[in-house]
Amino acid sequence: MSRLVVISNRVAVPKADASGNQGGLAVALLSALREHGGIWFGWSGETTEQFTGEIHRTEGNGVTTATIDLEEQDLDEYYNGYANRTLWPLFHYRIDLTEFERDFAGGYSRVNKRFADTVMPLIDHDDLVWVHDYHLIPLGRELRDRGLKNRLGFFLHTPWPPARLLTSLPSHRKLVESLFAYDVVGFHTEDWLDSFRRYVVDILEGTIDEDGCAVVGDRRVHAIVAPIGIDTAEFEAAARSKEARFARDRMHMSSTGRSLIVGVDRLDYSKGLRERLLGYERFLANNPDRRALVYLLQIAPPSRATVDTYQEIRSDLDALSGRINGEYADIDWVPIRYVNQGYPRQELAGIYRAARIALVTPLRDGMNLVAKEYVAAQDPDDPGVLILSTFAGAAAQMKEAVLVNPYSAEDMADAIVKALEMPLAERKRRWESMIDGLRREDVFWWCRLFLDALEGKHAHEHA
Ligand code: GDG
Repeated sequence: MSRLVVISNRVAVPKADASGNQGGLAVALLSALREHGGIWFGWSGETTEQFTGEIHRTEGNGVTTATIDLEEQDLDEYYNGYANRTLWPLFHYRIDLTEFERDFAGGYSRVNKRFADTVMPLIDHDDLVWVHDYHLIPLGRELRDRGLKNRLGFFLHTPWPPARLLTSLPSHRKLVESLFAYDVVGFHTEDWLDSFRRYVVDILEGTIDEDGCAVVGDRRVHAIVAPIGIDTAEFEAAARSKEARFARDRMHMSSTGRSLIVGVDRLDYSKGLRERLLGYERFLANNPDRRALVYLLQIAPPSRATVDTYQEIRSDLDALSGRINGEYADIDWVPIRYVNQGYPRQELAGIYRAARIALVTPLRDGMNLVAKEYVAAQDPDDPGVLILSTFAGAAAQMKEAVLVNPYSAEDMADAIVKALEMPLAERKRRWESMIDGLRREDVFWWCRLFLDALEGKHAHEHA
């Protein structure tokens, strides 16, 4: 079996005891690394005055990690710049928030070269190389330029935007052409794959052959759909753990019989938090008799706090949640508990299980794992209802959720009423269908699907 080299912006450190405390992606990639042997390479999260390319290695639990420090300027231009101020908003259809700075593009290119220079000597000739996400799109090209001949794959965790949006990026052609350095490129959904193919046909004047490969001149890349899953069995167990029961009891005790509606999201404009609060406000306004029977717990740990738009969204949500609470709260009830901190995974599982409804309403999301975790955490005898945005990648698989348009406050208000009134038999029927899918197509299935394609085994490909 070939060794695996995983390359991503950040690296998950393997922990002996607590696989349950890591995100699903980390668990899956660490288990694939254990199975294949190999290395996980990325940025250490630290900065240094002058870039040296010195590699920090850790070995443990069957996995080797290798990380490098970057310069402060790299952080500004590559990570906070091109990755999070240019590509992230553009890929989430937010051209209004997209910043086009030449320095950012320069920093992005420089860091991708630095990654290539430092990881290249770590790669053996028959390793499988798997690059992750929008931070590192040109890395494959850089590695090929340095003579890499290995099987090389790329997976995008965000949406792929329509060509009309992508062409607003000054160097869009170069960016997309660099994807042809990979053997396999993976997306979460058919929609994102279609947008990529449309770009290839309309802008690059390429074709799509009968194997689904995008072809431009003599270059070809196998473009596939591989929807990421969660570690379903682990999360189902987490929701039955002592910590989860404790969190669930804590929620019940503090709610005196009211139904909990939960939202859990990184504080990010793509997650539709503002629109969600407005939808919930509309529900409160339209349903005076139901108001005091529910409350919304919105957990929103801050992310990318050094980027201005993230500071703005934080103060916007502070003001909005304060206004709604001021308007509707009573002496013994506040409609929104808005919390800017994270919780351990098992507690989170208990909170999901306590919730009668989850509101997962991103304006645009590559997949969205919270939707899947919520379903996995439910009590099979009395499952809650998932309200899910049609614009989350997860909606393509989770058709039994109550699907909503997150831009419509009325639609969201109606969905909350529908979820509150949904009879047990219907809740169970919808939940059973979704949990079956989550058990079948979990994160290990996803990893296998991608690696099979990368190894040239096309038999198990997602339709
Ligand atoms: C990107 C794509 C795609 C959140 N709060 C807490 C906490 N979380 C965990 C959740 C979940 C993860 O963070 C968030 O995953 P998402 O999928 O919702 O979103 P992104 O971070 O934007 O991820 C996305 C994903 O990559 C994978 O491909 O699905 O579309 O944008 O696991 O549980 N975890 C803990 N405490 C918290 O308070 N422990």
